[in-house]
Order: sequence, then structure tokens, then C-alpha cells
Amino acid sequence: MNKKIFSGVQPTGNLHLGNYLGAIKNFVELGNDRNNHCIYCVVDLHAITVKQDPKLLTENIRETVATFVASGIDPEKNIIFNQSRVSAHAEAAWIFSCVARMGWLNRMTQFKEKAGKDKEKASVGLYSYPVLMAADILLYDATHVPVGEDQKQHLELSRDIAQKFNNDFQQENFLKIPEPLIQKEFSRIMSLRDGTKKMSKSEVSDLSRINLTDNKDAIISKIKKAKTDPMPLPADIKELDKRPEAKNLLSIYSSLNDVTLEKTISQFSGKNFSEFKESLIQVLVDKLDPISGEINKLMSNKDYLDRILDLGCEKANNIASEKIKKIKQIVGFN
Ligand code: AQP
Repeated sequence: MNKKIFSGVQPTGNLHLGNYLGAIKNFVELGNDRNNHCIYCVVDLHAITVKQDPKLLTENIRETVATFVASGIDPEKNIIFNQSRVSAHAEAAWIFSCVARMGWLNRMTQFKEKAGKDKEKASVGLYSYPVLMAADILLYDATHVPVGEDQKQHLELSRDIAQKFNNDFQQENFLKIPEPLIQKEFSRIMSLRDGTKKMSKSEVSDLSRINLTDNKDAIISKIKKAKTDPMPLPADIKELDKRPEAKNLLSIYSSLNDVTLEKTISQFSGKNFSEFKESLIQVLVDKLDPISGEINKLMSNKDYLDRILDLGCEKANNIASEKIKKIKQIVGFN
């Protein structure tokens, strides 16, 4: 079966190794498969659920496109566009927010994590974020959505919204129920300073992450400073449960080399971190240095990046405007 794949990345700056290994690397593989029809969205409407500097946001939208292309996503074969230029997303999000139930949203753990202790001060958009995500997916009849563990609950909500809309309006199979695509053998990439916290764009310390724009020297310095523990690397995978920093660095090495964690452990068991870090630096530089070079090159050709977005927005708009027209008719807006 041909797959219709939809996924998005927020243009919130500092795209990092976690975004690459958890999402973009997979986008490239899916996008290169002839049987897949992939839509990759720069989700700028999602980005403003937390405060953004308008000038920086414009640049970050371009940088996200540059990162997609530099990583190997073909902008001719796949659709690359930014969400705010296809008005159907915002329209569908409103209609779906009248379908979704408060109880469903109250269960979303990511809102609780992102809003933190002071949830009274969080934006309404941050709370209803998963409804906009449902609109993104359902407008394109996506059959599959690549998601990390943290987004599984949101995809479940998209499925609930689609089912309730179809039932409420007696439109069997009108909104397609999307399936998750979960990467096998993958664990979330954690901060280089604290193996219990996820690597994140918004973490204040730049030393906590490898940015996709980091050059060779920055990669070397960050890995050398990455937190470890005093013991040599273990022989047994179970030991890693008590050693989050070791687990994270070994997982990064495994993902970059497309090998299992078990295989990496058997390669480095009994070795010191200093020796392992040399190998990790080597693979990081080999894989990421060409990407960062290409991002920098593309960022100096803004016209090219804007043309990619123009083309992608036109294609996305053709699909989404048809779907929202039908949604509005079903709801009774004529
Ligand atoms: N640390 C991570 N490990 C694995 N995957 C990750 N992703 C993000 N961080 C990690 C995946 O990258 C995709 C795009 O993420 P996003 O930009 O839409 O939002 P996010 O998950 O909120 O990313 P950040 O870096 O944590 O941003 P901030 O700090 O702004 O909240 C998603 O598929 C995500 O799973």
C-alpha cells in the first residue's frame, strides 16, 4: 500500500541531534521511498504557542527548510511547506476544537510538562496544541505519522477526533484514521549535561545539545565536556538503566551507525569513556559536518529557500483547501 505521511517540526531555532535522530533522519528515509507520498510541515502556528521573536521566527522557518534539504529531503518529490500559509489548518483546528472534549485534552501529559508549575500563565494555544496537530494530519488524509514516544498521545487524540467527527456527522471513513510510525530500536536523545532530561531546543545551556549548525570544533568540545560517570563501559545492557549518561552516549553512537545498542555495548564493553568519546566524535563529525556546511550554504540563498516554500505551500493548499471545503459542507457552512 502507498503511504501518505505527514509530519512537522517547529521552527523554534537550535535544531539539534535529537530532532535529527528522532525525526529528520527518518523523514529522509521515508521520503526517498518511491511508494511514499510525504508532506513535511514547518509548524509555525505551533511555534507561537510559546513567545517567539517575529524576526527570528522568519529566519527559523527558513533554517528549518534548509535543515530538511541539507539532511537529504528532496523538495521536488516531497511537499515542504509552512503551516501558517495554508489557512485550512487554522480553520480545521477551530472546527475540531468543537469536536474534541475537554476531558481528552486534560489528559495530555505534554501540556503539563511544557506549562510547568504555572499553568495559569500558559497560552490557550499551548493547551489546544494537539487539536491543531489533528487538523494538520486529517486535512491531508495522512495514513501514517512518524512520531516519537512523546507524540503518541497526541496522535491518539487525532484518531479520537477523526472517529468522533465521522460518527457525529454520520460520514463513515470521511476523515482517515492515521497510524503511528514508531522507529524501532530508538530511545529519545537526552541532554549532554543530564542524562535524565531530553535534549531540547529551549534548554538554556548550549552545551546540553549538539546543534545541527555546530561545526567540527563545537562538536568535539561538547562531546569532550559531556557528562559521564567514573566507571568503564558495561558489558550488560541492563546496567545502563542506572547509568543514564552512558546509555545516552551509547544510544547516539548506535543511532548514527544504524546498529543496535547491544552491538555498540559489545564493541566498547570495558573501555573508558575517553576512548569511546573519540569514536563518537568521529561518527558525529562524519555525519553532521556535511549537514551543517550545507545548512550554512543554503541559508545564504534565501530566494531558493523561499521558492521551496512557495512551491510546497501551493501544493499543500491544493490538497487542504479541497478537504476543508468538504468539512465545512458537512458541518453545514454553506
Ligand atoms: N531529544 C529528542 N530525542 C528524540 N526526538 C526528539 N524530538 C525532539 N527532541 C527530541 C523530535 O523532533 C521532532 C520535532 O520536534 P519539535 O521541534 O516539533 O518539538 P519538540 O519535541 O518540542 O522539540 P524540542 O527540541 O524539545 O523543542 P522545545 O525545546 O522548543 O520544546 C518531534 O518528532 C520530536 O519528537
